[in-house]
Amino acid sequence: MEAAPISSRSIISPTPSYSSTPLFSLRHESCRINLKLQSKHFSVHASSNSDSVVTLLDYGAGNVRSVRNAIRFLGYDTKDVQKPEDIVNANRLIFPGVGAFAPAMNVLNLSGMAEALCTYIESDRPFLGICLGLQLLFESSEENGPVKGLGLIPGVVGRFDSSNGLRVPHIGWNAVKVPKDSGILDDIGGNHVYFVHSYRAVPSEANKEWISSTCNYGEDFIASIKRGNVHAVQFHPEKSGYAGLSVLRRFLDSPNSYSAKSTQGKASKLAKRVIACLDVRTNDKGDLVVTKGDQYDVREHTKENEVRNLGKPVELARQYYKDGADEAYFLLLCSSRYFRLKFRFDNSSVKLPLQVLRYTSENVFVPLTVGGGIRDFTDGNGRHYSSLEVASEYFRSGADKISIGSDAVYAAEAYLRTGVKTGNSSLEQISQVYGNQAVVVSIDPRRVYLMDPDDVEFKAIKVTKPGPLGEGYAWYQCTVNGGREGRPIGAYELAKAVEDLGAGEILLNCIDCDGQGLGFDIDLIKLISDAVTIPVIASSGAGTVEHFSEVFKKTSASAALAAGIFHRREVSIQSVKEHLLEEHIEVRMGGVVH
Ligand code: 1PR
Repeated sequence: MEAAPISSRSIISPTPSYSSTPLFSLRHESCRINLKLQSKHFSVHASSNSDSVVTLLDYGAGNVRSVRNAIRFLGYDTKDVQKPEDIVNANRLIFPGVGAFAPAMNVLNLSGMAEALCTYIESDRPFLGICLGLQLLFESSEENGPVKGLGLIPGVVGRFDSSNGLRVPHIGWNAVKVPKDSGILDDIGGNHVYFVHSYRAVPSEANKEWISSTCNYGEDFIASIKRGNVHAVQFHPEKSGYAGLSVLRRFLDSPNSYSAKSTQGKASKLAKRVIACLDVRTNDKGDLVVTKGDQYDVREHTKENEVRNLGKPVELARQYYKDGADEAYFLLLCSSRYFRLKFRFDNSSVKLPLQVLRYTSENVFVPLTVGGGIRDFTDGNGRHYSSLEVASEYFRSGADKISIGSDAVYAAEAYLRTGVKTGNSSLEQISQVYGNQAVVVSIDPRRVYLMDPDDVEFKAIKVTKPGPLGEGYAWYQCTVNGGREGRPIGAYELAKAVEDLGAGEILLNCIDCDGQGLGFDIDLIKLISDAVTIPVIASSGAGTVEHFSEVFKKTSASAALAAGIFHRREVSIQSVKEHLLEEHIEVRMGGVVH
């Protein structure tokens, strides 16, 4: 049975009034104390918000641009919360919790927003929490804790258990089980939605009345809650394509008048992701173009030797989103010099990398990952940027995850040499601030054949296809600077070290296979995906739809990425997914039906 609404009072009242009587059985201590003070603290007055304005609680911890973009796309404006009163006076409040639990609670408590949120939610006002915005409603979290939450829902938010081989973070697309009328979830049916998190709340006797859907990832966990007008979802509607936009639309359009139809969505396994990769760089005229290497050589073998140009970044990314890509992966191959000169974006030009990201994120509602140039550097004016600042700029411009290449290799080498995690590397710093689910490490290895696996100090494996001299073994040497410099570390050692240092995912390229269309390097992908517990994206070499089913059947890769075949329209994303379905591999179907 559905939990009783918190209050039967109309939501959009011209002169809202708020009860100070606690309507929830559980409360965070700070909320309980503050509640008594609420009338002194907050001057509640008639809201001047129009129905087309949504209040957004952005406490500055990360990328809420995606949520903002999705809201705008649906025809609404956003108003940012500046002070606790803005929460209490909101007509509709969206709380896209970003980052880690403890710092978020800290900011909420110190700013007085925890109290305001409790007041708002207890008054049964239209609320939508997203991801951490759901978790914070619970009593506490084990994330770097225990840390007390807002205490509105019984339960402790804990980490997924990876001891049984489960890959954590849980990144990707799952369908959710919607057992009853769920209000805002009514349109999602059996569609997949996008999750990215390491912590989750689980259903219990005490919280069952709150639960509107569950999902299964190694165990059942709470995918969404609903009580009266209060909703929260663990997944990211703003990154869940059409299905996710329908959730937001239902919340925004008519928060007080949902149909009572049940969607009966069934939980699914985590879908294998199909990712479109866009290698972006300047051509010789200075325009940013999508290029594509042939074993990382992006120049045409003509007299002019120009940079291969396969299209415009924003347009291609939009197209891939419409075609059903589960993610778009931008790699900015700009030279350090270009990066130094152009890092700061300029609103008048879409040529600049950050602007590309901003434009893309306005229309592409699946995750965007961005890599290239994430390291400390000094710009043309002598201004120093830390890698964390560079990453923050990417996040602010619309990235959901950032991808580190060369800098992660140096960090792993230092870690393996000293055995010490300094906390100073870009990888450690960014994952500390944004969470490891937001940090991908991109590995660019080159195969080195061996007659004898003991010839190197690195992990060598027996290869399926012997080398040119009949060598039966190989190790995979990591490179930096776009494959130009080999380093004394293997892909296996690097993968394990970066997992330790805080990477949440690995993009596993292979220079030998890049652009060849002959299939993924199954030996390499199996080696790495078996060695780590974080998700691995198989990359380099896709030429046919069968290459995708092969990599998913023979390895435990969580996703497969391709570039050339999509850019040249030789194989469509839709056909890849149809093939995977025929092969009984779970995928998210459906492009855009706005
Ligand atoms: O070192 O942190 O600045 O990051 C640089 C990033 O740019 C790294 O992730 C590195 O992989 C990437 N990169 C650098 N140079 C190149 C190049 O091609 N010259 N591109 C490059 C790497 C490889 C793949 C490619 C797949 C699939 N691109 O991502 O898209 O191999 O291609 P395919 O399906 O056509 O075979 P830092």
